[in-house]
Amino acid sequence: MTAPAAFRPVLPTMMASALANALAFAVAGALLMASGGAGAAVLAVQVQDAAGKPLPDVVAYAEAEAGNAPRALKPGTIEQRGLQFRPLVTVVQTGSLISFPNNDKVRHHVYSFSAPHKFDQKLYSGVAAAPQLFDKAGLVVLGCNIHDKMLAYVKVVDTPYYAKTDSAGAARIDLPAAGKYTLKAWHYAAVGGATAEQALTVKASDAVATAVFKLALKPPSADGDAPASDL
Ligand SMILES: [Cu+2]
Repeated sequence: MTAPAAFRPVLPTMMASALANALAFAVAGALLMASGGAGAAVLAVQVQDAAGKPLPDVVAYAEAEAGNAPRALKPGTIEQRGLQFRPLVTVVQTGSLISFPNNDKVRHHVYSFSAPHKFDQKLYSGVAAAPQLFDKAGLVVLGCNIHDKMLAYVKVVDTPYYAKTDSAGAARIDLPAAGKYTLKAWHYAAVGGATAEQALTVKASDAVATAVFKLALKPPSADGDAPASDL
């Protein structure tokens, strides 16, 4: 499997190989699901920044025009370790639970003022705090009342077809059926907080679909990303 010819002349070697890897991964997945539903496809998404560098931690998600089929919810975990939330970016489907185990020796006080899920978990250590239910789509920014620098993002999406890009800027989404989708890509540092989107049509004969996004990011130290500034 090689990258489509059209990409080769313009992409630096690293990008081309990342894309080839994503495609190889996608093909392997497609073969595995060959006996699945008619028209099921693997979508390989590649995201880069404005300079063409692979962009990790991008939430990519597809919304089916025909409606999103129900799928079992996957709970999330955001731990606190080394005075940081890990991972920095989490994506879950609407209705999912996320737990916040504290693996530091110090206590944390996790909170969010974001409209889709305002909450407050007072000083605690270990796993004692109950999971939180994220039942509205949108962005939830997490902070810690004790440690101002702690920050994490939860992107809650109204679709089961989502993934997060890896260090090579690649994400893989299994799509259940041929049809029309709106594919979206969100990064916490995107200029203006914008979510990029593009239309995607998957034909019944497509085992693999590909999409490339280029996202413009704010300069790293522009206005700081403190949770309090991002309500
Ligand atoms: Cu803390």
